[in-house]
Amino acid sequence: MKLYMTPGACSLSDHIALNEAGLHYEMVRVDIPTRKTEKGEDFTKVNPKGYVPALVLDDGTVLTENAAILLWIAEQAPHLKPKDVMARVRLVEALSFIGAEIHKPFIRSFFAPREEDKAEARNAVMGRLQTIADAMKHDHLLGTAFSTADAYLYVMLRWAKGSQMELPAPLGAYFERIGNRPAVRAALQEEGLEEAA
Ligand SMILES: N[C@@H](CCC(=O)N[C@@H](CS)C(=O)NCC(=O)O)C(=O)O
Repeated sequence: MKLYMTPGACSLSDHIALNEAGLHYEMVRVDIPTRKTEKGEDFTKVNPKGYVPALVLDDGTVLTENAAILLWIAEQAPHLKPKDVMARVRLVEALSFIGAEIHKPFIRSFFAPREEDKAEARNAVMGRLQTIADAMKHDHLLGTAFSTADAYLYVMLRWAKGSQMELPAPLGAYFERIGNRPAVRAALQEEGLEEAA
């Protein structure tokens, strides 16, 4: 299986999730501006949408969209697999919320042409992080166990810290806790984002 990714981008969540699941994969780096892979291949032939992540399964099936990829990875590992329909629905709910309500505004806060639109998007992100912080009663987003939604939220919090946003309690401690997971440390090192211990 191949994960098409860009270091530090939202694809880091899929990378973390693959490590957590214990799956074997190859990473293919994509240069987003040119849409070329590290070997100079045209990435739009893999994902015509042109953005990372894309996960190509061993049978050639191409998965795109973080929420779908993170749900698929969760389904592959007994310890990540939702236990019943409602658990699966809750995972989709969390992945959709992060994708639509945090990830997308984040992208606008980075790249919107007008400063006021950037500021509005940044406020939207901070409001959504506060919503998550207010609702968090356990060590993980969906309760006591790690889920692939934690991988996605971790990357959003990493972006928040990189954007000098103060993380509302308890998200600061959550960020440290998730960041210390061996699968997360490994993904950061593999993407060249953290020194090896
Ligand atoms: N809807 C997509 C959005 C993915 C996305 O925004 N990827 C960014 C990196 S974090 C990207 O590759 N952007 C390049 C572009 O949109 O041209 C998903 O959830 O997977």
